[in-house]
Amino acid sequence: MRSYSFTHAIARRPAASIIRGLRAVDTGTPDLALMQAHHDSYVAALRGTGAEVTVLDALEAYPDSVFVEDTALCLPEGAILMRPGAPSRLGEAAEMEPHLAGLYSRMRRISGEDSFIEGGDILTTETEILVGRSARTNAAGIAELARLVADWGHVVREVHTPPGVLHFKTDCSLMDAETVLATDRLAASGCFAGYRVIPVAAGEEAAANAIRFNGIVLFPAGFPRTRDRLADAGYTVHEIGNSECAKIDGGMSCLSLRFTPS
Ligand code: CIR
Repeated sequence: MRSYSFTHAIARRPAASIIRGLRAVDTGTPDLALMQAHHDSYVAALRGTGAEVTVLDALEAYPDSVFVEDTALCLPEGAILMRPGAPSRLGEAAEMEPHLAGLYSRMRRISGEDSFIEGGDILTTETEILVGRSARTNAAGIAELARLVADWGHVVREVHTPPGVLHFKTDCSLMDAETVLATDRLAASGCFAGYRVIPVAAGEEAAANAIRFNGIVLFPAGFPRTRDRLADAGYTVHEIGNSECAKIDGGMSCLSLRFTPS
């Protein structure tokens, strides 16, 4: 299952400049040492599935650069470099390029001056690529992505990230070929028609950003009712502390690029 079975991942160590990371609401300064400890557990969990995980050096010039997911979309046929919609993050895609170029023979780029798109708005399933329009991802970026992946056989479907929500995947995660974990506010839009939806428990909306990675689900610690729903549905849930990333609107998916290079 190419949408959740992967041989490789790339992560990046958090920089000390993380204290200046973007956030919608200030809930306190992230503690770098604790974030690094959570990051170490995250990388160990990915490696525990047998994947080869590259951990890149911290990039002090980019406070949010630990969130590598936003820099690229990795598909079986090749990688597409994104154009982040946050001005302070635009340069992060170029920083990722050489690392993907070493693994992929085919690389493409979102390059339109008016095109903006971040990986956090993209949910790749077995059959389609859903992209949520958001404050970071616009129609031009989505249309350009659709053109770039068409000859690789991928269909892009434009959907909407709920107002006030950072990214589409802030509110949903792929669990397997036919199942997504999602908040009620996102599922209510009807975008998951045809999929089985496991709803996040009321009051645990921040648990919606998890990742299925090979045999496990990496899941933020502190959301027991949603965790139990996933366990009851048969998933092997691996909890990872996310208190520090959560202060700057980050979660499980944001912390890695997951792929099987061509
Ligand atoms: C930002 O606002 O860009 C970061 N503070 C959080 C990015 C989270 N990335 C993701 O959901 N893919």
